Amino acid sequence: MMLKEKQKTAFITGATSGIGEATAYLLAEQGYGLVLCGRRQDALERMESVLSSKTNITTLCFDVADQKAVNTAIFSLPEKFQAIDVLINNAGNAHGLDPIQNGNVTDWEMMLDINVKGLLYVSQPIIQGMLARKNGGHIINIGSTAGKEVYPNGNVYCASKHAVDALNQGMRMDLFQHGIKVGAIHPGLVATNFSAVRFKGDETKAAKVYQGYQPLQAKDIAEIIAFVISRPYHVNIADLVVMPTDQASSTLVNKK
Ligand code: 8X3
Repeated sequence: MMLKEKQKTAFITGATSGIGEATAYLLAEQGYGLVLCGRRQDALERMESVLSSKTNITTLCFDVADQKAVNTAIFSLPEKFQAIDVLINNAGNAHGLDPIQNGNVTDWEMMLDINVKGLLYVSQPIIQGMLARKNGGHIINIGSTAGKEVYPNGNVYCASKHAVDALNQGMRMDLFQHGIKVGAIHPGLVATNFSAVRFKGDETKAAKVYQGYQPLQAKDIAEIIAFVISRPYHVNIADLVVMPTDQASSTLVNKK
């Protein structure tokens, strides 16, 4: 009789849209147990009802920027979801695209609170659990090309993603002795609701970002995440920049 491999559990933040949602669907197909996190209870429930026929799944509704809510949610996990093997720090947003002198302070705070502090709030209790179980673990930080180079008007968003890049390196340095893998994936232009959020619901402006060339799709990044987390134990993909073929840098896009 073949021994069945123990099901791995993946914890995904920002799971109700874009890269997080595509990753949830793909990992469900691949048999991972899932903890899906997001701010919209209705969207989480919808995903749970669709995916529960495929795998073990639970959802947590909280805002990563609210540290108390993060802890309460993580500590409320049912026992069978407590041993998290893979943490996918995907929640992140851009708010505004303005020169620094006109930047909106609320936008700045949201980006730093969600993209930087939120990532820390979620990671720490999960890392502590991984350490206590002494059984490794894998953290995937979703950065951005904006974490590798700065572009005009991107100021604070780019700073927040540079912070993700730094935290990815710092986490790896602190955790590798414990057999915990840490790696980042830095996507360029991916056609999601990212730009609609950045432009505060201006769908016309948002759509223009992805017109005239072939942008990445959320599924493209989900497939890469699935590849990264399925490498053998001794292989850690530490840092990966992924762009559409039509993109060469944050500002160079081959638009027709
Ligand atoms: C998303 C990519 O180019 O809009 O992080 O900053 S970009």
